[in-house]
Amino acid sequence: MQQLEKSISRRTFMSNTTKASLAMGFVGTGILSSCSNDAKGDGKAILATGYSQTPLAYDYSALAPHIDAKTMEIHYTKHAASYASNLKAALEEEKVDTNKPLEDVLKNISKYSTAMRNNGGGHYNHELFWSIMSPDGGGKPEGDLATAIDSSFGSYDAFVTEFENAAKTRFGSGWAWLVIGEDKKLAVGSSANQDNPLMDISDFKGTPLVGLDVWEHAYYLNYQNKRPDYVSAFWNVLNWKTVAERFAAAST
Ligand code: MN3
Repeated sequence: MQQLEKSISRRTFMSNTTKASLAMGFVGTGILSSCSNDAKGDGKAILATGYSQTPLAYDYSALAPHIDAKTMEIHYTKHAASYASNLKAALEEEKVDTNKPLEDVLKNISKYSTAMRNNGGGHYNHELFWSIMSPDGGGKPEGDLATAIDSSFGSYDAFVTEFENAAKTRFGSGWAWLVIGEDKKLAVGSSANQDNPLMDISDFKGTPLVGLDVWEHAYYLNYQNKRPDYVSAFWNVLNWKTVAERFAAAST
């Protein structure tokens, strides 16, 4: 019964979100063409981010108690939604061809406005964040990704310490990252505000595999000033399977 209710509420949510995407006028641009690439099996589609919000693959309450339902709802429908809508305005204002991937805009962000930087980054970062979390998350990386983590950081535990340190010590608002660099090595770092490692203005660069939002809006309702507790709880909802798919796509 509970399962049924869950599936009905999810269907209603999906349908509302689809309507919202249609209303925003972004269906039929980049993201769909990247889906068809995926059907051809090139695997890179997982690294392509569309210009509108993707429906969450789980309920707002699904990540509790690690991330509570109210935080998820406000974060997705208010904070992330406003980055998406402000990005749309910036794209129109700056006459960006949205058949090009968002990643191309971010990689050349120095040529665009501050609004594009803040909202393009904000939209990309949140889309990544939702996609790498799951109620079935947790555990440890496996296979080639586990091997790469061991060889880049010494061990899984050493990676966790380094990542948590990046998340805890990022002053003010920002993100902690696990990236794969051009040298195909993994690295951990952080960025301020809504900047990210794809941006040409960033001094920490790479293709993001994991991004953790450490803005207070991401955790304050449940954790208040205890950012370290939120950071440790994140491992329980991190979906290593999706991270491994991103790693595989970025490694080739
Ligand atoms: Mn956020």
